[in-house]
Amino acid sequence: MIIEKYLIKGLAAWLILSVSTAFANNVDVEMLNKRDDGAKMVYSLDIVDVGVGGTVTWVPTDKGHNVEFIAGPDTAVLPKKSKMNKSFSHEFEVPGIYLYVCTPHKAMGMIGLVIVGDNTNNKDQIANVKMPGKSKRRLAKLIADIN
Ligand SMILES: [Cu+2]
Repeated sequence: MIIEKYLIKGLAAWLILSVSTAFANNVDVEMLNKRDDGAKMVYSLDIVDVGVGGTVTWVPTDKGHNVEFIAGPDTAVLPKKSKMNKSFSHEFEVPGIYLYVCTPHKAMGMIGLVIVGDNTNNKDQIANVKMPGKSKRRLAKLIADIN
């Protein structure tokens, strides 16, 4: 059916547009209860690209959130879990993809990726991380957006 075709195309476009990304060497990510696109319990950017040595700062714009890294190119270089409601910065020295969650909202899809040095060699490793609840589909969507 033609209508179905358009619906699928429209949905695909929405999915692509609704993934927020940024590239810079110093990036701020807000921790939000609601984003402009309507997403709830969410980071302001889903995917952040930084160069090697780039710093990402998570800002507690809304309360009740944090940042907990669960996977990366090397578990030895994962940042420590951040405190709730506190600003948190980390300088990324090792290239690759890093996956993090908000501890209380990880089952609600509150996750994000940091890509360092334009290096996506560990994409399959990240894609295979077992995620709870809504984060399973959310991660698949973010991984698909990396290509
Ligand atoms: Cu949260």
